[in-house]
Amino acid sequence: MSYAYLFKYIIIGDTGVGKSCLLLQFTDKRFQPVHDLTIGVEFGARMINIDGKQIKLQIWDTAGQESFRSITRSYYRGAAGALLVYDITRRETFEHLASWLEDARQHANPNMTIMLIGNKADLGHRRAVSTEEGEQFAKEHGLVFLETSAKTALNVEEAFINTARAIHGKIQSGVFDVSNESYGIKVGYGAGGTGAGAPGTVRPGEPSPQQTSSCCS
Ligand SMILES: Nc1nc2c(ncn2[C@@H]2O[C@H](COP(=O)(O)OP(=O)(O)OP(=O)(O)O)[C@@H](O)[C@H]2O)c(=O)[nH]1
Ligand SMILES: [Mg+2]
Repeated sequence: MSYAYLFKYIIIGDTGVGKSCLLLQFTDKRFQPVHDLTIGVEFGARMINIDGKQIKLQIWDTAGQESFRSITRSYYRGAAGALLVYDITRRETFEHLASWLEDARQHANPNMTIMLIGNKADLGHRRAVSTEEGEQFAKEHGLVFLETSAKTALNVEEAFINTARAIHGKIQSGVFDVSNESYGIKVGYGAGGTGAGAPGTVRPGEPSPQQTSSCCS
């Protein structure tokens, strides 16, 4: 299927916060109740529509375990968007956010859009981080913030789609040189009527989209 743009995302955050489950809910609309620890990096993809344009999201789901941290770092480069996830029931996952941001600052492109996600919002009775604290952290660091549940699907679509909207907005305002693929954006054939993005950026030689694969099999 053709697309106007492809955006690369990375999902980061401590082990067990629900990164793989968020991806699975977004790509397959199902929930995995057992912690199936990610080893290295997994991959998922889905097509979405922003302002009448088909956009393919290519999503890299990283392992949160400390021992995989150096592998994870190698995926920041070339990501246009990041979902930085903590678990609202485990305060330490919130306290580690600063160190994840530090990694992102060192290894990602400075225009990467970061969405802060407080996941497991369905477990309100076990909450250890208030919504206000999440909002405050996001405000201080210039991030967008949402609380989600990979279990009930609350805000899962919004998390991925609002990030794409922000990236698309940056393209339209000229923040990115979309011909430079290190920004994690690829211009495809103009699906969706209005053409493929900014004038002069469509490259006819662009390879056809890769096959969509699903994660977490
Ligand atoms: N109640 C509830 N449980 C969740 C939610 N999201 C994930 N879980 C559970 O949390 C555990 C860990 O989820 P994963 O998605 O595997 O965590 P991860 O962040 O990918 O962990 P690593 O791969 O080790 O980095 C699993 O048992 C999930 O079922 C949620 O929104 N609500
Ligand atoms: Mg995982």
